[in-house]
Amino acid sequence: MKTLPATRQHARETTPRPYQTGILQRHPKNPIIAPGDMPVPCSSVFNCGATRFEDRVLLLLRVEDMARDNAFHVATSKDGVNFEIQPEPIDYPLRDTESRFLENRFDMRITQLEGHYYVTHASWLGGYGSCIGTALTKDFRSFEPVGELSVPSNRNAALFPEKIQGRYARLERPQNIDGGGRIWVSYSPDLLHWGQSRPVILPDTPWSRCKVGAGAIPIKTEQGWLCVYHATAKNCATENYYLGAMLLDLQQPDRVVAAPRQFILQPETPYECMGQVPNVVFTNGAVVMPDGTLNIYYGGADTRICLAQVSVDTLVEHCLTER
Ligand code: BMA
Repeated sequence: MKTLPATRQHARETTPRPYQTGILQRHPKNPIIAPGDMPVPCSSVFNCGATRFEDRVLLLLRVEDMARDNAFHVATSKDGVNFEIQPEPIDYPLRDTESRFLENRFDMRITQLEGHYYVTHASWLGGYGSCIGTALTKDFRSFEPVGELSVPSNRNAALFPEKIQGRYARLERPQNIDGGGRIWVSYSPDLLHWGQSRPVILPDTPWSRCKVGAGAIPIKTEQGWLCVYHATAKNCATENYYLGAMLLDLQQPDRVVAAPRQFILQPETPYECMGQVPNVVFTNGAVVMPDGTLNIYYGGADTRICLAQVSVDTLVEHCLTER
């Protein structure tokens, strides 16, 4: 019997290392929160909002039970990797059982602004699609609904953490007529009335042909607002979700300072490619750690929570130098 040369034999017998095609480093403990880690039975835990709260990283976990009804649980951590998860869901109405106008709320993003935490989320209105909803909290125990603050179809609202030239600003993703979507910036005098909307024009790439939407809350840097966003592209089998990075102008955030053509993360590990929705990496929360590391929390295949890391400086440099 013919034998393979030693090096090729070795290659066959060694478990392939995961590819690392983007600039982000996946955490070796990934997935950092899987359904089996939850203190309640569930089928998936994913797409978490993230912020710093007191001296901890706080996540608002989207948790789906065996009926695929969802709830939100608070998880907190000192190191941003190992989380204590509250067994009781937060007290915030996710659906309107009487009129059935509001069927669900999901994908919460958390913005610390003027001493409050604003939670923006998608509100699912059945046949109308989704619109943007907002709630207010100071302590992540009681949540005050502010209301649904757009017409459908719109979602993925990321509220900027400060006023820009006297106005509040948010990234959002209204639906295009072809079913895709692009990021827009809208402005508001009072956080209730939104308008003066303008599109964010990003490069057209093969990984962002379908939808492009905000991810984590923009991070202020000297070079601009650093934003991690999601984008999708359809292939013959699935619609894959990717993450990209861009810098937006500090004074006029609908203007792009830099947006590399390269994605920063694509689905390539089993925990990103297999699950409820295959081939999805989706973020709605990132936190800057005290040492300058950006912790990007993302859902893997709409089933579990993963962590990818990069220093803020490296990601800014990447945006400015890559084309
Ligand atoms: C989007 C949202 C996300 C989800 C993604 C992939 O439209 O609904 O919550 O992670 O699809 O399924």
